[in-house]
Amino acid sequence: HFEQPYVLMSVFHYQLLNRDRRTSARRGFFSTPHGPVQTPGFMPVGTQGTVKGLTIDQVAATGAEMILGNTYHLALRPGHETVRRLGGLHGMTLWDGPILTDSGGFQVFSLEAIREINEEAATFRSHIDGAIIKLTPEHSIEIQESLGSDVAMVLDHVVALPAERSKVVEAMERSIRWAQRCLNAASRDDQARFAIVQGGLDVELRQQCATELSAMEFEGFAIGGLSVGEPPPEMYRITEATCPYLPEEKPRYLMGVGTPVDLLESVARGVDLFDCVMPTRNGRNAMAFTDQGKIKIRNAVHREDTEPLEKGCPCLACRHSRGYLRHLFVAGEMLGPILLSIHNLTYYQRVMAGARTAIENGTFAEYMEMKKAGWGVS
Ligand code: PRF
Ligand code: ZN
Repeated sequence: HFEQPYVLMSVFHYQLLNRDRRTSARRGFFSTPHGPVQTPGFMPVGTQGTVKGLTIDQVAATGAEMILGNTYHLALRPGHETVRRLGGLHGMTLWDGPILTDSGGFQVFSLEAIREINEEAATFRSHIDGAIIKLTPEHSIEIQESLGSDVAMVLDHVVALPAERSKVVEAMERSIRWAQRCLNAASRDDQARFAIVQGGLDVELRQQCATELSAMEFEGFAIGGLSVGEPPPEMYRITEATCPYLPEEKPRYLMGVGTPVDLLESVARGVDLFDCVMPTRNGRNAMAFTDQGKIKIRNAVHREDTEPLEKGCPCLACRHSRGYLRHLFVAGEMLGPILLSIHNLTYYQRVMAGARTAIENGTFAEYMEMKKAGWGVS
């Protein structure tokens, strides 16, 4: 991949390998101090410094290259100073691949912990001990530097939708000012900063936000404030309108998305990275993703089902029968949630690997249609 004359470039280089012929899908890789990430790629969520229920070897075996951690949760417990003294997120978890940390903005919003948000900070009440905590952009960066992630997200202001236009404008403009404050506060050159585009469901605001953030020195760009209850076509419309306003030579990350079809529809519109709790959370709730759609493994039809969740899937869960997996859930055994988490993460990685190959071959549109037909979505 390095056929050009050698030039010194940031460790956080995004290399665009090729584009799909008929969609805006991009195939590339993003370099970090802990190695490269193939894109399009999916990051499993490890909110509290663990992908729930799985060892790091199990996470790696699913094919995941980069995982996500959360500023909000880790700052409250065990505390970012403690994480730093335990070797940072990498030293503590032993995950030696890339890690991205979210800034806390969305968690404060979505856990309804928020008390007040003004120009200085988001003030919230801890869901652990009720303490009042002020999170400023500078503090969010300081915490993420202590955590030692490869990518830090800026602190942003997320509004619940639908919202009055004036509220959306205010949050979007504040998110831009906070992004700049995050850049100013940053002191590590072994950590990248990603900006977050806000602007609700308003294309004009999204494009304005993307344009202003693109002029700033970020290594990557996220689209935030989506997948918060709006219909999927709205999310696709905003993603499609926003991507062309982001720099081509930097990675694009759609935060907190989504279902397998959401991932492919967004890849088709130019997104490179995703994270979502869905494969692990749904796995813990006895739901498995397959090429034929979702399977509820607790269903009685699986009682003596000798088939695997998905034929040909190389994961540990798929060496067992559906009947055994069902039994584990019905009996309340912890292995059930573990195995379905493994399967779902493996499935998500397989969908993304298939997308990467299809983009290389210029057949992404056909790949997406084939997958959607299997999932029974139009
Ligand atoms: N902002 C941040 N994290 C996020 C989001 C956001 O808008 C979303 C929206 N789906 C998920 N995670 N900081
Ligand atoms: Zn499997």
